[in-house]
Amino acid sequence: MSNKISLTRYLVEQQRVHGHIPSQLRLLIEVVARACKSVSQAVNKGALGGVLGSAETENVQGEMQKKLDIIANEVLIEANEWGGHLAAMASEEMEGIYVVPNRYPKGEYLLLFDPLDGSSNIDVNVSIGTIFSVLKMPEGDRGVDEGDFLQPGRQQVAAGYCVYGPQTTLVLTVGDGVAMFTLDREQGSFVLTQENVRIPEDTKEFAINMSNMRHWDAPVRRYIDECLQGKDGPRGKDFNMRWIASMVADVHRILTRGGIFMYPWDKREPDKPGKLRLMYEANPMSWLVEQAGGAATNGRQRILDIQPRKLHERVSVILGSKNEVERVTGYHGA
Ligand code: P6P
Repeated sequence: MSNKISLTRYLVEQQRVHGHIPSQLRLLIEVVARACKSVSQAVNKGALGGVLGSAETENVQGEMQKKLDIIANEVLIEANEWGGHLAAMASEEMEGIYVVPNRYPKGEYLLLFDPLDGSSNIDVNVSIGTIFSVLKMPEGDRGVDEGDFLQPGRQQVAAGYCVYGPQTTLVLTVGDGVAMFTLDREQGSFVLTQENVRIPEDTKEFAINMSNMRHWDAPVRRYIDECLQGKDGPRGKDFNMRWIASMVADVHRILTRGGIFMYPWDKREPDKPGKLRLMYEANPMSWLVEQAGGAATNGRQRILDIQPRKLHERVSVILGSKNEVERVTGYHGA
């Protein structure tokens, strides 16, 4: 008897044993996972599938879309719209929310996603991924609108990502720690390969785009300067740097071996709080990091406590090993 635990069995146990998730949420997560398997197949085809390169269109963020951005978005919409679990969806690639069509039953959940994060890496064969977040539809029998999505990240009921790298790995939390599932392509199923993921509280590795250094705020510059001074400086140890330019890949490394990830506010766009998106990048990643014992802040407050004002709101992100996050901003974690 194989001792492999499938995603389905893990979720059934979360539902039955821990009473952590209702069946509708379990089924929703399984649909998202199946959609990620389809995205993985498309990503893995690369040039052979004619899916590389630009789609010659811009998304709501004003960013040039890759063909795979659009493909991944369509896969996630089509996989999730008919199941009866959702009232609506929101995507980095769509300006407004996507209300489940009346021909399908509506459910009590809201699904938000960045269908393909890190798409600047697609054409150079570097890891990319899908990030997702699940909220509950607020009570009331009225129709769903964008305001229903504007909930702080602490109200998420599920969050995760699927990283399309040397392995395709689904990383998930439903509030009972973080579990990792590796896609077994022979079986076509996600298999539990790690649970109770813990981020070391200290690290010697930071992730930031150093080319933006002249634009940062003083606390971030001070923190990085101290790291660069190494063991001769106030930190008393040498640091290493990694920057993959795929948040999914950088966060996966931090969940796996610790570290700090920073995309801080910078003065290039002073009226924007940051580059990354709160609802479907920072919130799901912050919950995962906190569930694994790390911390996540925008430099002034816990990311999960931020009250969103608009769907595509941006945010400054400093997350990872708790003691490092605290050192940057004096932040004391959740
Ligand atoms: P830069 C990818 O476009 C993304 O949203 C994150 O995944 C990544 O961490 C960041 O932007 C990379 O930004 O400015 O270094 O290209």
